[in-house]
Amino acid sequence: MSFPKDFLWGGAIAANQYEGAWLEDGKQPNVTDVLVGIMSKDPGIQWNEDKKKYEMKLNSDKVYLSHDAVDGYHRYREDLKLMKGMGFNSFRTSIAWGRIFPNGDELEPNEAGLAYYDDMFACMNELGMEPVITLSHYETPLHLITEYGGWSNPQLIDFWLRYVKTVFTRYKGKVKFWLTFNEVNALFRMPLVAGGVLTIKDPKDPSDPIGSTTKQDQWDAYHNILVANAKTVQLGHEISEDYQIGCMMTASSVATYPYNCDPLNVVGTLDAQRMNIFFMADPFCLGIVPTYLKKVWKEDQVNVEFSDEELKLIKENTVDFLSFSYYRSTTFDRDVNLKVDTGGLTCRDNPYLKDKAPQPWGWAVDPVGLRYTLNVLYDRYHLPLLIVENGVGLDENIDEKGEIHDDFRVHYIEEHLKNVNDAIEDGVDCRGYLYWGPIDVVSAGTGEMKKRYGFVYVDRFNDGHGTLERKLKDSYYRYKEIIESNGEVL
Ligand code: BGP
Repeated sequence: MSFPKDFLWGGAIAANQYEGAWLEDGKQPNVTDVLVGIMSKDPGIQWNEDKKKYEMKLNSDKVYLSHDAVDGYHRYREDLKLMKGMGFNSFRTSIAWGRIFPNGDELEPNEAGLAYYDDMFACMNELGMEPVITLSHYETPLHLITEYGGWSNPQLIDFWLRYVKTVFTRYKGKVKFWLTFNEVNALFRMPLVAGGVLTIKDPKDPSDPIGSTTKQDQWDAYHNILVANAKTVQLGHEISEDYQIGCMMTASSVATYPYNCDPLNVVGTLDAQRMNIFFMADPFCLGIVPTYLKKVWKEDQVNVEFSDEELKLIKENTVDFLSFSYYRSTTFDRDVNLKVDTGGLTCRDNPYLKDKAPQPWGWAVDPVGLRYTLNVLYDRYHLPLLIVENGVGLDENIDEKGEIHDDFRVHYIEEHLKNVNDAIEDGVDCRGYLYWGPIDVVSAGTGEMKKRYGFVYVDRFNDGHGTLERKLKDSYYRYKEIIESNGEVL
């Protein structure tokens, strides 16, 4: 095996899926607090016709599990020790923006929020785990969305930079690796969550806030996020020479395969990769805004213009590394995907991966796709790569003996890690593997507890009940062996 000696072994979670305490110590709601799952089309917000704006109105029939999540807010010290028990030398989580600036537009930060992460990062440092910190993991403060329309409004850049400057300054010496926006290339698929954008000026249909977000607002959000990302990199480097600032992409779409060798499917696949990831990763990593977007903007009937100054800023402030999530591969078939647009793809099942998706959520397991993804990204960007999400969600139960035998997960990580190793042997500069959800957290996609990724089980269920007790699964011990041997046991 060829894993480098200083390879980062660990796991990744996000504040909004782990911490709970959604209104504690001054925090105000963020966008995921009003959703039961980020794919939900029915957010807990309502149009107020008098005020001409959206307001929070939670649906009383729903269980918003993320409000309490797995109580990480009060249990992170013991959980981090469990992570250390597997030999983690790194750990990824996010700062909930709304703990630091509860509404997002305050002038002064919330000291209780800052103190909370002070202790959490100190705890990681004490345990010898390198913190890898996401600045926003789908955590735009709700107020910025309902009051300002979110990222389509250029004012967000200033609010964001105030927050970023505050945490970059406060955690200097404790944190070295920063990720800007989680899976921000899903902006068009999930405008409200991944793009933090909502049309509040005369929405076409206020009862459908997500659907009525205009293309113009979405592309304005793209524009502002590109500028914000570049300014974040610039600011980080000014504040500390040690800072490594990376972007974070959902990269499952790199492994979009043509369904067959019909040349039009090959071209369609290229379009799919462009509009699902490269349209965002190219500006972040190469400092260029792709030329094919001009055609897309024309088709979308939007007006997007970058000033020379902005283009220079984007060019001069590319990220230090690229981090990404990888869960599955997809296929492109023009008979099914009639038009590739910025709304994302509905992909056809891959006949070669039939029966490879035993879990009810149907994500085809494709470890070779991870090797492919690593190679494509490295060839394109020549930047260090960090895998910050990969894992499998399973509906699991404790057996009569009180044990959890998650053989499928064990096999899953072994196969994916073998392919990471192959990619390293191919010459890819891959710096680490942070497994998604090393402890069960609320699923981002479905808002459930039932979709469990953990090496550590948490006693909490979809209806909200549970003791929150932690229990180790079989995979905990296997990942420990893999880490201890630096991958040699694979
Ligand atoms: C990514 C998100 C994570 C996470 C993961 C697994 O898209 O960045 O927050 O949860 O997917 O997805 P899910 O929880 O829907 O199974």
